[in-house]
Amino acid sequence: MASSFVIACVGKPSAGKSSFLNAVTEASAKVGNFPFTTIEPNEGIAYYPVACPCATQGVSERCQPRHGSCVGGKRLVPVRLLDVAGLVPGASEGRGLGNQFLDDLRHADVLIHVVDASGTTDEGGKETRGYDPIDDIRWLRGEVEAWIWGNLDRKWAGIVRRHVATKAAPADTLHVQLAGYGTAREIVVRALDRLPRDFPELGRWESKEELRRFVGVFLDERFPTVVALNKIDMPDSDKNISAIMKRYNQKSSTTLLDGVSVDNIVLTSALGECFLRKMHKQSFIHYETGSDDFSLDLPGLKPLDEKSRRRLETIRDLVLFRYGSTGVQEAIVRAVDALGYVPVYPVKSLANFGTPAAFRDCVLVKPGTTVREFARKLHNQALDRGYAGAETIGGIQLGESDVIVAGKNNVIKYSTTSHE
Ligand SMILES: Nc1nc2c(ncn2[C@@H]2O[C@H](COP(=O)(O)OP(=O)(O)O)[C@@H](O)[C@H]2O)c(=O)[nH]1
Ligand SMILES: [Mg+2]
Repeated sequence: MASSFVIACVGKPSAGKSSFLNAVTEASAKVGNFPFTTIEPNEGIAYYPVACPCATQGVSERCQPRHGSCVGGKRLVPVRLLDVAGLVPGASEGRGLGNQFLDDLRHADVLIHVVDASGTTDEGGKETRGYDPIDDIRWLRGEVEAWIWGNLDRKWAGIVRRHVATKAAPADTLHVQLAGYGTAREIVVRALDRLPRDFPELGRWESKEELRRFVGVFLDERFPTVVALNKIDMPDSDKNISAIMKRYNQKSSTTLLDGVSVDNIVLTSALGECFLRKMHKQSFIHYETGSDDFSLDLPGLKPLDEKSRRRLETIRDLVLFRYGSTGVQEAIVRAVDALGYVPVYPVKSLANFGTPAAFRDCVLVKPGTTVREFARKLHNQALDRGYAGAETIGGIQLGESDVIVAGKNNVIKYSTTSHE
């Protein structure tokens, strides 16, 4: 019943991917409190905050998530976060860890591209000063594009010949080729929908240009990307951020440039967040992830040494006051939101929402998931075979093909026929 939702952190070496992972995966929720059976060494669990229905239903006291946590109606739902190391310029041609990096991407539903906005890392990941990161977003997109385009282009003449001979639907022909990248057919369909109306039919994609155009719209659908402009606590970040925002500040948020729109750019200080969390854990400050400040003078806090105090002041001035938060939690939120996933709460009873513990489960599902599809997803054979209906809060009956929408019908009680 676990959602296998995967966010992959990508970016050039030293951009701050591992720091970002550390910053978001040391959440206050208990370590190990996640539904995923295997966690790879380069994986962590991050938490996506949602408004839990326990608050509006008056059962917050009894709300006990099986995975993640819930405090006063703010529920943290676990999601997987992958640290994808080793992308260097030329990776698509096998440089660095090359295709190994790109293969990791097959597991990702959405990318967080961590960019070093401070200009202290050059294009190869070496320490430098005054580097202009303006082309970093374009570069990463180019690597992923070259990887997929290269694989298709080599076989393209044969693919078209077979396509024409078999009279297959374009989405089917392309899906066969793209399934290896962890692609569902619906993603191919959506990508094709993004092409202009007068775009030639697949059988007539003769020039490389048409295939390239398709790969572009395919990437937009397959790898929605949130950019984390990181190291905003450093002196030169400001001017680099302005330049990058300016380039991606498109007039319409539906047209993406290099797979990115300004709405999906978040400013982060991964290191700042790591430090704030550490100081909070050690009781020097009180700090809540996502908030715009911390407190120093609450009863019970330990006294600070001068060095830590100065470092905290710097984070406060350069990050929290200026940008409103360290941004890392926001990046996770945008990444899940980019896919429009919906939290769904299956319950045994609409009278008590489960007893003694209420709202035990929360599963993130793809947008468009129907009531019946979700029942299947729960991997409960008795429910699947003996499906007899579903209802939501207020005793409202739900149809099998009703699409699940947050706040409308996402608390679901299924009923089954008593005899299978
Ligand atoms: N000032 C500053 N340094 C950072 C930040 N995030 C990461 N770093 C530093 O950048 C360097 C590379 O970070 P790391 O997470 O290892 O990068 P990765 O190679 O992308 O995994 C380390 O020295 C980090 O301490 C940040 O937000 N601010
Ligand atoms: Mg790393």
